[in-house]
Amino acid sequence: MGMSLGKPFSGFYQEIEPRIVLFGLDATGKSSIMHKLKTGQVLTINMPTIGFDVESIKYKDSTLSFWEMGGQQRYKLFPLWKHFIQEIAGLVFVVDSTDRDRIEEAKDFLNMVIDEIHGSVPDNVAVLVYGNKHQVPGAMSASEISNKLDLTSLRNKNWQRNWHVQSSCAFCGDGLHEGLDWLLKNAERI
Ligand SMILES: Nc1nc2c(ncn2[C@@H]2O[C@H](COP(=O)(O)OP(=O)(O)OP(=O)(O)O)[C@@H](O)[C@H]2O)c(=O)[nH]1
Ligand SMILES: [Mg+2]
Repeated sequence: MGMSLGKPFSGFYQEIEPRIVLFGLDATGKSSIMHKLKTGQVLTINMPTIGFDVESIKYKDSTLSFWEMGGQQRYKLFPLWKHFIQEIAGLVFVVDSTDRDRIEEAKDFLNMVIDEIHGSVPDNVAVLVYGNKHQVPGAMSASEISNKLDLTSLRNKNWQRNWHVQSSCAFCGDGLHEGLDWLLKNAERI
């Protein structure tokens, strides 16, 4: 099954853009990342995302549908995942690199989601981890985040799934395109 990123998949009744699903704890920067990718601007009005948010974003030759699962209601939203996991091109887990206090909670949530979607999202859909807010002094590096999330165990458990941690900054844009390019390269192999 090849996923056409340049030309959205033509369904019988509707065209479906490849979906990128962003998830993570609250206030990690998911909305800010989407806004920066969509407009190139910094998101200045910050409000927690209630439920989920969908944005159609043009990136290089593709139009992608970004779905943000609001962090505050992350557990309540589990039942909704099954409704939008079709045509999923990639998963993006957003971590706040400055938040050492909640990295264990982030790890538990990531594991919970990966278990929840097992069997629904194909095993070869890759997971990009943005280590966001990396420009803040003292922020965790990509390798520290990888260790603290115990991605080695997740890799062993999900041996077909590719994982990558990319440090990012939703304010200056650092790392956002590099991460997305990695994800899309993996999506082309689906
Ligand atoms: N320093 C810094 N702050 C950031 C960065 N990205 C986001 N923030 C700040 O982090 C806070 C939360 O940002 P949001 O984008 O609303 O976070 P979210 O993950 O969408 O939050 P929920 O919708 O509640 O899940 C805001 O105050 C942002 O300005 C970044 O790269 N660096
Ligand atoms: Mg949000």
